[in-house]
Amino acid sequence: MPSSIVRGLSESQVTPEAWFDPRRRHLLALAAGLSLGWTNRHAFAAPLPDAALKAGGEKLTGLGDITSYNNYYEFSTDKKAVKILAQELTLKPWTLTVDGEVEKPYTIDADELTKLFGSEERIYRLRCVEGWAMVVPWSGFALSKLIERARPTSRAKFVAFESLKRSSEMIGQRSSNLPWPYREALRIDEAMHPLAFAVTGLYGQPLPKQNGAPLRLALPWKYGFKSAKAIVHVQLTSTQPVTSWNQASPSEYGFYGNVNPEVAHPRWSQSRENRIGELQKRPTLPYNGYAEWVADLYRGLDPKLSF
Ligand SMILES: Nc1nc2c(c(=O)[nH]1)N[C@H]1C(S)=C(S)[C@@H](COP(=O)(O)O)O[C@H]1N2
Ligand SMILES: [Mo]
Repeated sequence: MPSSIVRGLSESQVTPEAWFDPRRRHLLALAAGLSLGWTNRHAFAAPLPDAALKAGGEKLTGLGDITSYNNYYEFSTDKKAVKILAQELTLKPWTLTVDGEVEKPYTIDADELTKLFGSEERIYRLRCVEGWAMVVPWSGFALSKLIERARPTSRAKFVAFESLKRSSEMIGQRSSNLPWPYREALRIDEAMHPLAFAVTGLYGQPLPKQNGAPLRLALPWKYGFKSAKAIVHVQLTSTQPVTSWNQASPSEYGFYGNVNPEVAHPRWSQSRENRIGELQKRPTLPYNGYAEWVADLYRGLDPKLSF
């Protein structure tokens, strides 16, 4: 048996994946004599329905709200000030490096992202840990494409995301609200999930600076803090990376950050949320309404741990 197939089997044993059928994948791959890299694994994934990719047709939050009510501590903890302060950021040149536990590390300019990985629209719910929520039409590409290009090795178990550190332009970095640079991370199977999205645009236009240009994440089943903005470095690792919010306040911000109405934040309940632009609060849904597609990633894990 070729070693790549052995490697593929052992990967599937250590990482829970539910969006594909492992038996079918192995049979097809064996029949075709293919290696079982991450690319082939996903070739057999069923396409996600509109309920997942278009937020079930829910009403979009207006562009004005999405671009003037922002969390971006590199600029300010005042949500309404971010829009002004973020205009100081220089976006060109902007290089992104993908490295670590990979066969083919690479560095590209942010201008090349759309050429290399394409662009599609995803309408996703965004739920901030603070209790507000929006419905946002992002554009970009599946995060898996960015990762697959570097060919992760079998030792890659996590993906770390590092945002820009440039205190000359990011005035909020002159205070130590958070350890800079902003760091976030995912397990590799979360990062390879077809819902995990790399964002380069909003409402069909280039991504505004205050929303994380030129590149941010959108992980709709997780609290907003997991979706790092202004990404410069993606690193595949064998051990769980340190993340900024978890480092700053481990009792309030877990590694997973999955939306869970039953696990209260130490200072407030998470059972309801305020959809921006609406008067009535809504109930918060497990995994922010994406349970059907992501819950299997966390099977066997204590739900308190997966916050
Ligand atoms: N680099 C960086 N990324 C970040 C943040 C931040 O402060 N810095 N805030 C996070 C939080 S708490 C949320 S809710 C979302 C907000 O995204 P939005 O301003 O586009 O709505 O960005 C996330 N990504
Ligand atoms: Mo947030």
